Amino acid sequence: MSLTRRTLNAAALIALSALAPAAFAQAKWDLPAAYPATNFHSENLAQFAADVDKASGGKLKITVHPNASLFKAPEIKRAVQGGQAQIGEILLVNFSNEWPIFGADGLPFLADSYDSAMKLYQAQKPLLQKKLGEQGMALLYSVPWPPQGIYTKKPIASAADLKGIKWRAYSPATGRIAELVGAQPVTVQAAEFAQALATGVVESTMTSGATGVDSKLYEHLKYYYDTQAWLPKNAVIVNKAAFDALDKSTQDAVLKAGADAEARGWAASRKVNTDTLDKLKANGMQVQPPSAQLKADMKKVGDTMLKEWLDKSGAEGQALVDAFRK
Ligand code: PCA
Repeated sequence: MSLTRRTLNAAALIALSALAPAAFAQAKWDLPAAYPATNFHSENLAQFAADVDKASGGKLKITVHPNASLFKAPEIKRAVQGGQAQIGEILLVNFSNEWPIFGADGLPFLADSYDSAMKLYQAQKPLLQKKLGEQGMALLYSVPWPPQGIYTKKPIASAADLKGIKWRAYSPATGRIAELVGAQPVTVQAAEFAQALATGVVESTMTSGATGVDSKLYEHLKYYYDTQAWLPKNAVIVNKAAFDALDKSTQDAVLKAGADAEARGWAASRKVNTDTLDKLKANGMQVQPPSAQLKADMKKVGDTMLKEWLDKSGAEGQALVDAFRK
């Protein structure tokens, strides 16, 4: 090939790439997440990123930043909205003060099994899509944590036994539970939980077996009461402008990998629930059902919180609960 010919080819290539940049561009996305790399949500994100890489033919590279290493849990939503991150994983209930519907899956005993959590999700999803859409984002998929139970140092027979103890909250609703039972709420996100426990800042919480294992709660706490009170969801949200900048086949790859991650995540959550309660036991924790009194006390807390939530969420909240209960 002559030099002239080679030069011409290069020029043609440059002209072509200027006309159709998307066909050649590779996009890089950051995905901040708040839980450790070994947590099932984070493992699911890693698989999602690998699936997108493969299905897009390497055109979209997503880097997962677990354990709040890029943004702290409560900052991830705003980071995605502002485009500092193109995609991110949030805990929906963390944002209930902004909009009560984000907190629907944090209400004790409204949806307290995987099947009812799925039903609630179906009722909640169109509202979430609408709100996130107005904020320049979209919901890609959502996966529940295992059911929430109570961790303590000493055995408890009723809610009265929680009076005065330092209670780690991760959301406005878990803080409200503490107030209603007379415990002292301190908000600590999962990434700082082990440290807060080791330094005595907190001595109890309500969370899943998964977080109990992640944060090695058995090193400081002895009892887990399996109240199965609610299943809060993580949600993977995407910046709309970043998504729109992808070519159609890459967008399809993201949507398909997201749908697969959602199905995989719900199945993993069920399995992790059983596995982690076993691990708590293996590490010396007493894992037991709540007493009838404790159950009744917590149910009462749930009733109060549902009432308060319906007052705040108005017609939108009532419509959601009606759709869920239908
Ligand atoms: N783990 C997270 C949220 C809910 C859960 O099970 C946490 O404790 O922060």
